[in-house]
Amino acid sequence: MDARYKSREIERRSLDVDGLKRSFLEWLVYSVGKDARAATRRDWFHTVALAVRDRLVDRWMDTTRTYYQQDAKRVYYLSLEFLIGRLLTNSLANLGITDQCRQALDRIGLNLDDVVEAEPDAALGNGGLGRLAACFLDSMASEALPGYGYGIRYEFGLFEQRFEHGWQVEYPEQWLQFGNPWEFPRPEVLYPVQFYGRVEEFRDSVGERAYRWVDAERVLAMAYDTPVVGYGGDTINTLRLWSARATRDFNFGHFNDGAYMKAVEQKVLTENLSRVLYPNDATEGGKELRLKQEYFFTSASLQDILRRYLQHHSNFDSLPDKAAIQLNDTHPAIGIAELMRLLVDQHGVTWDKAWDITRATFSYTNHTLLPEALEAWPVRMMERVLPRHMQIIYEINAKFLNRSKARAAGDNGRLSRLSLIDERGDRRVRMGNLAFLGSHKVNGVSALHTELMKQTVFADFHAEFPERINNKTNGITPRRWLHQANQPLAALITSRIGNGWIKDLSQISALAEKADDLVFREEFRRAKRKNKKRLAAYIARQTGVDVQVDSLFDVQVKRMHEYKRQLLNILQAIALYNEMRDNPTVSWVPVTKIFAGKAAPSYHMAKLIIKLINDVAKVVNHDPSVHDNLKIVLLPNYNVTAAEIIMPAADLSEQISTAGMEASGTGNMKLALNGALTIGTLDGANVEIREHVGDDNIFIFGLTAEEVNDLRASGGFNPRDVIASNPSLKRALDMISTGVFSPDDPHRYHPILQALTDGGDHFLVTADFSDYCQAQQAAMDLYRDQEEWTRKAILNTANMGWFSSDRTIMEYATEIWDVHPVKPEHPAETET
Ligand code: CJB
Repeated sequence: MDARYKSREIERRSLDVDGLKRSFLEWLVYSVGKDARAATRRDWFHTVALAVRDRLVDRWMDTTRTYYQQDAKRVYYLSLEFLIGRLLTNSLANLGITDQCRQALDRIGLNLDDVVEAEPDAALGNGGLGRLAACFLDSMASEALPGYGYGIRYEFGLFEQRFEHGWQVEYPEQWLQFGNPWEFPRPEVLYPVQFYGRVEEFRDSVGERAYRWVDAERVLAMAYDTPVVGYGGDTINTLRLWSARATRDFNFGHFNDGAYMKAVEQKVLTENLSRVLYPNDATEGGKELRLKQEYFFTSASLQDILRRYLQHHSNFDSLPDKAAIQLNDTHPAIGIAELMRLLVDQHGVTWDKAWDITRATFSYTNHTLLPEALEAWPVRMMERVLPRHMQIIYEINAKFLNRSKARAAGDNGRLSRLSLIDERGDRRVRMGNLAFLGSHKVNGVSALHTELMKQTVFADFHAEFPERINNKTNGITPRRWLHQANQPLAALITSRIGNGWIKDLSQISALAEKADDLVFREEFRRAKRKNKKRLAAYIARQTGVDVQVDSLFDVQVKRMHEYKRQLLNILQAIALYNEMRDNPTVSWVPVTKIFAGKAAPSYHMAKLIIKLINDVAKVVNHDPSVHDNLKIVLLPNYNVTAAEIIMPAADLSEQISTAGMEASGTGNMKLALNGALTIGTLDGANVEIREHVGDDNIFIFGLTAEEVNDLRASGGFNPRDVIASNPSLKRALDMISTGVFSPDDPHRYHPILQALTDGGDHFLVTADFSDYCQAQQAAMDLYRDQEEWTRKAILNTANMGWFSSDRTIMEYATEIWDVHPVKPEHPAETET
């Protein structure tokens, strides 16, 4: 081998400062095509990312090869969303070369923190569900589990949110605009995916009735692979995202007709399929493009999974022993009909056998009980877009209902509730029922949510299959959410208990005994203060508002949704504002209310609440009579990168959803792990957080899920009475209704006031208001006693070990997937 080439090969693996520096300089010139004088910050980001990528490719190949050689059982996580955020800090930290990289850049006269800032945030998801998928990827790789993520390579991630005159305005999020150094395009990994057409019946070679899908339109799915680095860099898994490509033969037909423009237009239309992520949460049901996206990535993923399986096997009998497919919500649930189609129509497997294989292979996670979020596709659309799948769904349904008939005797509603088809109104396919029926395990994402699944949406299915529903309480990766995002606290923890917690978060419990150590408390506070200073600077840059670093940072960051009750929070802020104005001589605990979150573009009420928060902020922040004791900020464009700055800086974590409505929450875990005290309802994972951190170290308020249920059922709740009996609530609402915060348009908030009164206050904002204010008061009182507050904050951090996504993922691995860790063999490194 050419000596120079060989030395470059070695260089590419070198993890020391000199080797990194030489790589950077070489990459800048030969791959980015700039010299150091002309290079921009973005050029340096690409340079560093490419050089770091070099250092993981060998291990990535080794990991994939080991899985292949051992024919290991793999788990496939199918998700329409992966909210991964930036990858540079993550890759450096997981490879353990952050310091070396920083020094290498220093020697070139650059700062790693600046370089990091040039990376766009990969926002291929809406919120919790997509971020959970990203945490799971990190945990699978860190636990050496053979796990693949499958999804869509959206060209535009979730929209960028800006505020114009206080209103949310959406802009396209062009994360790929300057290229993506982490991905490897695989133009040879290409699968056809069909839509429309019709089904033809025929007799197969042994005279049996069979079906084929003909006259369909064809799109190609092309793979892009991103390496997923586990902690320590030993296991490097793959996230495979699909991009739509027009087929060539399709275009040539048009060229022959001379209709060049038509061909090009058709190509553009076809490729629109993977163009943009749907902002969910709104009533977007029935959008054909969304159904096509779901089928597109699911079909391509299943074809890829079967191809991999067939490298070692000649029939499908052991598919469930070699592949576990996890459906992240119902978005990929069409995969159940698709696997049936692939097995029966394309590979000649008998129906019954194919059904056994399908059920043993799939499992399904439910993430919400909100009826409007449960997918149900119009039968007529499904018949048109996926005619063969519709037939298969009918067949699955007929066989199932036939079997269930006996058990349903005497209960007429039962069969219609179990049916895969909702026959009320325009007929719809219930994707939740399909996912349930086609899976061997179905899980909820917190203990309470799983119980409610059994009692509500899946009550009939639970009676039919009592073993199927199980709980897997969500978790978060401690690598991104503590080790990387909160370096001051991470360093402090490591200085006391070593760094084992990064890989095994249960070790963090050793901090509990330090809660009474005054020196440790002081250092804990110092770390928090450093993070608060960083956030304060970020707030000033983003909003122009100066906040007091020593004020209580009260944080509510999450999607804007009525059930999450940002409205309750801003109403309490108004009440507090009034109290402060009424009592100017009292020494108030200074409070900074920090909000961030996007609203779905078509969700008018959520957007109106955004405007309200901004309007209230404007009045409060400019009112000298509160002496800077209260500031309100709504940070624009909440995303993973912003969360990494906010989570470490919070004192108080707002988890105030109407009980029974938040499936789990994961921001609650990130905040508590970073030492924030929770103020929350007994909803989602808050219930379990309370169990772990202890009743004394959390502020719980409000109606329980059961009480909410009873209250709604009895119809005995009159919000007007509640408002009339609570002067501070009444005053806050009166101020809104008389235009104190919207003098330019006094009626602006009429829809909100209407929903709280005549609308019946579905989310029970008024019902929980008084209890919430008391809990807020308790938090403010406690904050005066910094020693006591810090003690509780430390106990929060110390008791959050169980909420690591490593724990969650190992539960999935052992209780659902039967997938085991596989240690990659690294031959290149053992060679001399
Ligand atoms: N969730 O983010 C979404 N999108 C949905 O469409 C449905 C649910 C959230 O999933 C998270 C992860 O399980 C949960 O923590 C959260 O409560 C839920 O709203």
